Formats: sequence, C-alpha cells, structure tokens
Amino acid sequence: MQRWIVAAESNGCAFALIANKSDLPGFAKLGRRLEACRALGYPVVAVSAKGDVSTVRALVAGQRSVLIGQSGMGKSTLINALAPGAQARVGDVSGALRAGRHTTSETTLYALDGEAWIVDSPGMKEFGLAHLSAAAIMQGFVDLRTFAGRCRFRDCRHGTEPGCAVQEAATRGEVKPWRVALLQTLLAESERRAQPWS
Ligand SMILES: Nc1nc2c(ncn2[C@@H]2O[C@H](COP(=O)(O)OP(=O)(O)OP(=O)(O)O)[C@@H](O)[C@H]2O)c(=O)[nH]1
Ligand SMILES: [Mg+2]
Ligand SMILES: [Zn+2]
Repeated sequence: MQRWIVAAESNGCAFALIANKSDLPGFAKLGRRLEACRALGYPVVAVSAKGDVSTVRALVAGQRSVLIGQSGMGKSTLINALAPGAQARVGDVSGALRAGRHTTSETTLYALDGEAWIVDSPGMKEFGLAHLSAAAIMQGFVDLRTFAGRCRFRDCRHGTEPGCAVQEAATRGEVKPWRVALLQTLLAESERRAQPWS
C-alpha cells in the first residue's frame, strides 16, 4: 500500500485509501495502518461494499479514479455498488480480509452518475517503482519532499551521509522513521536497476 501512495504522488494523482469489508470482525485490527495513512494527510474511508457506499461516492464524485488493491479486496464489488448497471464480475472467495485469487483479468472504465469515471483493474500485490528516478521517488513522499536539495551532498541517499536534511528531520522527530526507511529502500531499488552489474 505504501508503494501505491508513492506511485500516485509521483504521477500527480491524488491518493485516498478505501478500507473495504468494514463489516467483518477482524476489521478493527487495521486501525493502526489506517491511522498511519491518515497522519500523512490522505483521506481514509472505511466502507462495506455490501452496505452503504455513499462515502466512496462522495470521494470519487466529479473525478476520474482508478481502484487499485490486492485481489479479493472487493474492488469489483464496490464498482457494482457505485454503478448498479456495471455488472463487474465478482470473485467467490467468501468475505475474507486476506487477498484471494484473481477474478478481474482486464481493466475496464465505468461511468458513474455525476460526471465521475472509475477504472476497475485486476488485483495486484505491491509493485516495484525502480523505473522512477531518485528525484521522482523523492517527490512521491509528501512529508519528505520539502527536504529535496537541502542535504549537503547533491546525490545524498538519505542514509548515513553527513549533513542529510532528511535524517536530521528524523532526529528532530519531524518525520516518521518508517517513511525514511521506505524512501531508502525505494532509492536502493532504483539504483540497482540503473546499475545492474553492481
Ligand atoms: N463481507 C464482505 N465481503 C465483501 C465486501 N466486498 C467484497 N466482498 C466479497 O469479497 C470477494 C471478492 O470481491 P471482488 O469484488 O471480486 O474483489 P476484487 O478486489 O475485485 O478482486 P480481483 O478482481 O481479483 O482483484 C467476493 O466474494 C465479495 O462478495 C464487503 O464489503 N464485505
Ligand atoms: Mg475485481
Ligand atoms: Zn539526505
């Protein structure tokens, strides 16, 4: 999920988290992960695609949106609730909070009422962002991008380099260590792709 946020940001897309299957008993356990997302400033809505989806309807109103998420999370079910005529095929994995097998195999654009468009896509696990440049990855972090260009070294990887503005902010408690760790992981992946021999 954290990589989807970076992908959306670096492409100039607004990100919102829809936490589906709120009717299931295990849902409360997701609380901390939802809170981490909300703390970054992203809208988070808890919903049951089998119940009232008006919060999602409001979120996508007047927008062009893409639903992304692991297989079995209920993307197609949500589309059907938003657009009753859609008839998107839904999987038969009963209401489990873990990922199921792939039901949607193609990407389809649906028109909703009120000038909204929404794309249903096949479920996917987290994906790589190694095709992005270091600068684009940095721009994908709403909380860290203000530090871009403020480190002592222009090619700073925000690890142990002296004079790193990101690390200094982490030391001051201004940014979350897990976000800095994610930034470093993504930068390392991107670097490995650029230098496959090393
Ligand atoms: N209990 C419960 N079950 C749900 C909810 N939303 C979807 N489901 C069930 O979850 C299963 C998977 O739903 P899909 O809509 O096919 O999931 P998907 O995300 O489109 O899956 P892929 O197409 O494989 O990516 C189905 O059995 C749905 O009936 C919900 O809010 N609550
Ligand atoms: Mg689907
Ligand atoms: Zn740095």
